Amino acid sequence: MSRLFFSTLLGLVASSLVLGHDSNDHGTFSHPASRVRPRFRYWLPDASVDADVVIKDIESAASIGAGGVEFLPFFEYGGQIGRKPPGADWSAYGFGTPPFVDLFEKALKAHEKEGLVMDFALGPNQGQGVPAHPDNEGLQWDMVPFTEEIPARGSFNNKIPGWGTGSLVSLVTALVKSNQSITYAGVGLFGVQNVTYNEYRLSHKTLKEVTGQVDQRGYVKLSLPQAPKGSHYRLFAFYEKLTGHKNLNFSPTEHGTIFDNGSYAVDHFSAKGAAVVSAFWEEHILKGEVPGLLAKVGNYAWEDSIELTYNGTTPGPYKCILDSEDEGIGYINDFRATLVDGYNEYLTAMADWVHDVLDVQLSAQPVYGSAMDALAAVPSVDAPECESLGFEDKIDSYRSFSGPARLSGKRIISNEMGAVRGSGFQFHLPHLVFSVNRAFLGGVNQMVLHGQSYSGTYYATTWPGHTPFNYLFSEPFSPNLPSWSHGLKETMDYIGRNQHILQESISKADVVIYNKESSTTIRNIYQATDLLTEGWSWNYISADNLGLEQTVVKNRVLAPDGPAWKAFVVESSQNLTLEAVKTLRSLARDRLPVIISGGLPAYYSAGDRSDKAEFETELSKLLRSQNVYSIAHGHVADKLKSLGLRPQIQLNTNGTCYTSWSEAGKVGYAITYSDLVRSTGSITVNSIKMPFYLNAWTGETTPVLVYKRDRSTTTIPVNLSGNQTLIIAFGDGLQKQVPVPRYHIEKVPSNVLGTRFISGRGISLHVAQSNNPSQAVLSNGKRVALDAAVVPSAFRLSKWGLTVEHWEAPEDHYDSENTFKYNTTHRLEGLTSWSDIPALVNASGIGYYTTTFQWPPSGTQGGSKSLGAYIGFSKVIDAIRVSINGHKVPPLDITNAVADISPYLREGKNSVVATVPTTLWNYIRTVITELETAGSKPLPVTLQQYGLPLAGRTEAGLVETVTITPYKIVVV
Ligand SMILES: *C1O[C@H](CO)[C@@H](O)[C@H](O)[C@H]1NC(C)=O
Ligand SMILES: *[C@@H]1O[C@H](CO)[C@@H](O)[C@H](O)[C@H]1NC(C)=O
Ligand SMILES: *[C@@H]1O[C@H](CO)[C@@H](O)[C@H](O)[C@H]1NC(C)=O
Repeated sequence: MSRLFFSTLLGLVASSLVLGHDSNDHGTFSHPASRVRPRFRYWLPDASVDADVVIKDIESAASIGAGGVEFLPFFEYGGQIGRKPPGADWSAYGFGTPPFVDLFEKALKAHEKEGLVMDFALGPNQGQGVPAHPDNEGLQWDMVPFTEEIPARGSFNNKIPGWGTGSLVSLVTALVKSNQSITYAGVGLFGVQNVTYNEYRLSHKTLKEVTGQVDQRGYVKLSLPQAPKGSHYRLFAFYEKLTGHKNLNFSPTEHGTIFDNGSYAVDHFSAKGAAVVSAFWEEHILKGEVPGLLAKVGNYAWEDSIELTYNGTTPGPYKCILDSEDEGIGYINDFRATLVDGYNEYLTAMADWVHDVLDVQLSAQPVYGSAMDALAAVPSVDAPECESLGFEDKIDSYRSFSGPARLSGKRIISNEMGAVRGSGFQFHLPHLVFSVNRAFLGGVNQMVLHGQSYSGTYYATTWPGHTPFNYLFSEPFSPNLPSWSHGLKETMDYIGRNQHILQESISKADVVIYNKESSTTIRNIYQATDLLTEGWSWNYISADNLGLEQTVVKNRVLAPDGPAWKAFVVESSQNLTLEAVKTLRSLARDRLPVIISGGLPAYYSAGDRSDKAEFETELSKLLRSQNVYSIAHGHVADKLKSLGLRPQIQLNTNGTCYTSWSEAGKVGYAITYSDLVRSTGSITVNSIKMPFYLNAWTGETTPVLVYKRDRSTTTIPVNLSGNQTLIIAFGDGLQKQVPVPRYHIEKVPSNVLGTRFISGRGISLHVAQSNNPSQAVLSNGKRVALDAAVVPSAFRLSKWGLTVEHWEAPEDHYDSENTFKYNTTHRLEGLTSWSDIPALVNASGIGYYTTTFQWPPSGTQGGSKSLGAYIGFSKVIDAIRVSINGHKVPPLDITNAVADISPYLREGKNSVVATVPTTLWNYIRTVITELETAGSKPLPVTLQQYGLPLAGRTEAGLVETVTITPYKIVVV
């Protein structure tokens, strides 16, 4: 989680060629290997906790479908949220201490025993540093600015401002033509806080560096011309110094060892920072069996977003603007480019050491939380990671992040998934699936879930256990949550199977769009809707990525072995660097279509803009080049079509869908995602290989039986709920595993709810009641009449019995390992949320819903022999498990919970049991003032003092309608 987001918050608040260890074992679609399954970010409170509980937590995570954990020694966010709780000893149990190394080794062994892989933070808190001596020059540096007005008479003979703060970097004088104090409402720790700074407008021609004239004692003697009326001269002094910023900060009781100082953030802008980390690990952690275990089950050495102290969006005490054409932005751009260079040096040094010494790979959240071009740093990490929180679930922003990763051949694009502010203990699994699906469609292929809590007891911590971020962020998953063993596994398996596909294959996209920002922002970049509506997929890359060796055109395709983009789009809202213009011209020369949309892009300011004239010349040459097309805004899709191109997956649907295409050997995978609302219609995929549905909820692969094929495409009907995905594999080899009929169906009416191939019999159609006679059209020309007038109509289930297993705090609240459970029973006519049932408004736990229905429905003509039925739940709030007559129904897609229950039906009375876990929130909110974690009150309690009301009750239980839809089986 980025520090930025934590402060706006409380606003509240490999390619397989990379070095290090990288196995290509992906398992199978139905049973993905551990390495491709999602992991939990596991928050270790400190190294004093019970190792047996840690081992049990890892085993428990594996039992519900995790491939391992990301081991993160949390220390209450380094002591920044909450303090060291009474009783805890962070000197003795700090990061890298002998008890820590022991625990780390045991965690690795638990992974080895369970066949899992483990990621681990490189330091405490978010991995941004390690214990060190405070004067180590590899720790974080900062530049500190000072300014002072030069008296009107124009001479200065005095000590310069800030002397003694650090070592002097530069002293500059300039004429301030005007100045003003600016105040704006920023978002601070506890809501809106005013940000105030002075803005100086400087005469750029008067800027003069006089550092050399400063004497040993900090004195300088300057004489400047008389300042014109209303203006004045100023001195600007800059010093560099170690910030002393600690990523683990507490008041020690002793001062004996390096661990008593906590831990320091390292320099993220040079290789020296990485050297501090590696030296610490080699001295303190790489002992005993640790190195061997790391090489065996270690996966990613990891760092979170750049969590340092710095002025992010606020300028500090003052801001300077030049009176030049670009107001000095060229210098800011250069400054940020220098930061990126330094940051890439840090990442590269870290990656080299991680590969060579730890024999694992590096994952980090590049730039995130800082002000640089993130796309420029993505290629420096083996598994670049983004985050659902800061990316606001924006598919477009993910597509930007994944562009340079795909281009540079990264096998994994990771996501810190599922942190939602204000959703602690009230995070519903469909929300998680929504975020996950959007990340997948944006190009992410690994989810590290935020997060898993230590399930044992901890200092000053009540039930339901240690809760990082003090109840504010989702989701402290642990066996103490009802969903953990009653439905989370299905979602974990769903994620794992998608990851299997997306990690095994190489993702492709139709086009690439230029996106160069001096400092990356999260936004929807390509705003026109033409590409989206037709199904085109895209990525973004920055000017900085154009120099990568993979930026090569072959057969009019850019990076053919990677994303295989078929055109390069540049929008007029973008700023092109001189280098970028030259590269675009060479790509066009290699016959890649380059589309300039909406007018001329602008010049990306560098330094004093001295290369602007050359830029103009090069830009006009680019515009006159072959394969370069200038078009009006919003007409990229039209131009692509006129060039004979088409999207890999073409959409003909209502609603809004996103598409993804990836290839593994001879198999292509099409994923279609329906955004927010239902989409119906069809997709036309650029493949004529045999299509198969892959059901990521059940792990089943079945042939697509209804489709139309022409010379080069396959058109398949789609009907997707909001937030639902559909995966179709295209591959002629797949029928070796899954039998397919020799013919297929080209057209069926909408009351055919499903189809199934029964080897040796044919294709069975599931035809629901309809008064309109219709027909099915087969690929062999046959037409089959479908008369469904006498099929029984769909009916709703009612008269539910409900047994609630209440989950509550034990009498001794500090006995956090033991949830107090008891049952109550209820009778319900219809289904409503527990929050609307008086006896259950404050209840959390598990609902066991039971009802019965008669089969076949009374009045059915012709008995039940050729009848089947679907069960459909109109809405799932958290998760649901269903059994019919004691038979478990395969996992339900919680975005569209419908299942064929024909195999379990019997004549007469049929029983339905639905098991539904809830979040803990509705109960927790009633006792929240009595709860604490690591000695702190839950933030939702504390924040009430700042006018933020406690969140109301959330939906719970089984709601809306449950429908049985009978169908007639027609075999064709
Ligand atoms: C950033 O600037 C603000 C405003 O001057 C200041 O209060 C804050 O301490 C600065 N932060 C850092 C980390 O330098
Ligand atoms: C912020 O500034 C505005 C306008 O200057 C002022 O009215 C307001 O009281 C200030 N708010 C705080 C929290 O200081
Ligand atoms: C292009 O540069 C201008 C001026 O420097 C800036 O305001 C604008 O945000 C830049 N555009 C992008 C997409 O970064």
